[in-house]
Amino acid sequence: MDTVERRGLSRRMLLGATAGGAAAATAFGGRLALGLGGAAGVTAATTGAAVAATGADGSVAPGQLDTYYGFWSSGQTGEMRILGVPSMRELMRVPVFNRCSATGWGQTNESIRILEGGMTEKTKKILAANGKRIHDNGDLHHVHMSFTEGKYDGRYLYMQDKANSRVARVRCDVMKTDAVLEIPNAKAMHGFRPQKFPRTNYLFANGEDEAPLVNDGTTMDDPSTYVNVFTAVNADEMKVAWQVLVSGNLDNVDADYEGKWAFSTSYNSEMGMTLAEMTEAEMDHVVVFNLAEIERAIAAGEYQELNGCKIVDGRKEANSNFTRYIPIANNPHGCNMAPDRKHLCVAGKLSPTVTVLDVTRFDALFTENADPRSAVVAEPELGLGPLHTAFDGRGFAYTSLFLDSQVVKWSIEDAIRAYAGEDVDPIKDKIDVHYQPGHLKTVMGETLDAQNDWLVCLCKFSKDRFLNVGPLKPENDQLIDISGDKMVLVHDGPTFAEPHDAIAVDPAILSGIKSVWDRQDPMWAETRRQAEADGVNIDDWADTVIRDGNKVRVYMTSVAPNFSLESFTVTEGDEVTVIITNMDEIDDLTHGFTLGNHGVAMEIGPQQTSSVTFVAGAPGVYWYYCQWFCHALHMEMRGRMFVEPKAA
Ligand code: CUK
Ligand code: CUA
Ligand code: CA
Repeated sequence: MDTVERRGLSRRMLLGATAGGAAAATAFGGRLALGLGGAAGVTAATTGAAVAATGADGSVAPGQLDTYYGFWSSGQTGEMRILGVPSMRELMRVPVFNRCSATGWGQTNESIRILEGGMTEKTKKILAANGKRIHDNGDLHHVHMSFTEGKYDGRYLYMQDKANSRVARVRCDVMKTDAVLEIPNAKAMHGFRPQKFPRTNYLFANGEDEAPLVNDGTTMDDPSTYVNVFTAVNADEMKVAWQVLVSGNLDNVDADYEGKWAFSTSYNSEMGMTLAEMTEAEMDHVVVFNLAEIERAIAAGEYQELNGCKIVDGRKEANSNFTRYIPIANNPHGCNMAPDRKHLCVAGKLSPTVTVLDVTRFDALFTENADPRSAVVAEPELGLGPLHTAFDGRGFAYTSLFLDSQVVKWSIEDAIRAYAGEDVDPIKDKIDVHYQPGHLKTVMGETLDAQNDWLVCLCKFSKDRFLNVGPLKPENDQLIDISGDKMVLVHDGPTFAEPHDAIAVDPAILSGIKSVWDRQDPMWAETRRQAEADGVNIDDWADTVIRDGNKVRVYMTSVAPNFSLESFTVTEGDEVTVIITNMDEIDDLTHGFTLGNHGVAMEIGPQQTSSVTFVAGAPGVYWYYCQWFCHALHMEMRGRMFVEPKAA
């Protein structure tokens, strides 16, 4: 069958085709008609070793692939983004805590199940009072990949939502969110890291905001009743494993390469409620969490249970062996474990220093009368406003200086020698960035595979770096070549609100990314069960309308450029569920379903099933159409919903 014959098929013939016929037509579908070519199953993602023709400025020639995947957070946009590194080209947006007009995330039944899945009863009540089922927003600061033995393993990406105290998981095989969990008891999940060793059994999540532990209105403006909560989530089950009450608040967190510790910075050791109170003390602290000791207590039943979570008390006054508090100046922020397996770098923020802690000395902190500062091995003065530190695997550290608008490159070893009294300057280079940097990232720099080629510096302000677009300006993610002695700024990358953090990953780790969905994917297992109960085989040509009281289920199939139903009829007030399976199996052939006046739109990828439920609100004729350009006759891929008036 060639393109001409394919075009010769009438729409009626195609609609009347059997499943086999439809599939055959599909195989010669949109791509040929559009002259785009492209064989099934072959994708950029799976062609392997992405050796790109990369220019010295990080540019990647047209048609060439990037050297690395970049996974970007997006702050208050609430999504995860995939960029190519070093080109900084944006490749994809993956909705997580936001709602998405293009994909229907937050609207399809499949996504609502995930977004509602890990929600507390209290949140459900608050949302219902606001006429909602799910949150519309999220504040995604940190995205990290799952680890096996200190290295990325390509299974999952994990992230947090500060706004609504959630964590989420994205499947790396399809790059879709598959689990969202609201953390009870803790408030404002901010610092967030997976366990690195022996594997990611836990996700560590820091509650940043203080609140009464039983937050039911019985105690209000009495900060002495407030606590902060550290949470370990079981990363496989996406359930809270245990929680620890701490003194002070929690900001950023990291984990070691031995599987023994997690550690968090606290800028509000004062437990202040105002800015003045939070910055009052000279010293705040880092909390060290003793995982073995916490696990022992949980196994022995030595915990309280609250809102379904097992909690132990690691506050200073509890004198437990769950935690130790290491004094650090002054409102510290970033907390970054070096790939040398030994050194933890804590950025001072209001102090111009980074404090280097030797984690192999942490065991000694748990002995009697230990000096809590005995693990400090260096404290270089690097510049104003140190926020985060990245590593290149050669012993160099790169710290962002927010107030100086600079990145400083320094030697950990020389900083240790200087702290011991030797006359050596740990600072090797400084470079101006534009402007006010927060996180900065080397390739796989948070793993044992840290690379020394590129550094991405995520600047909070772009000011004059781009054409003026109004009072709201883009952020500026800058690419810096760190392969030589001197850092070289090579690229400005404007981004929309507001990436805080990013990681870059070798494509070899992500060789399992699919181009076509598996028909049996668990994402729509519940939808399949409903279809089976309705006696509809959604793996075949489906064009069935099921009436179930005032509930109507409309089963359709999409094959470019057709929906299997060119119309269906419902009654005003019916609760309508449209279930569509995309029978096309060539890669990059996504369909959609958008229904006028009802705010309904969704993505249906090749071999995917998507469903959406809405109420037919008023009598009339409403067109639905495919909103993902799929075929030369994509515009014609549409049909009508007839909404009949309710019988009087
Ligand atoms: S935080 Cu944003 S710059 Cu949320 Cu990782 Cu430091
Ligand atoms: Cu199907 Cu556009
Ligand atoms: Ca403070």
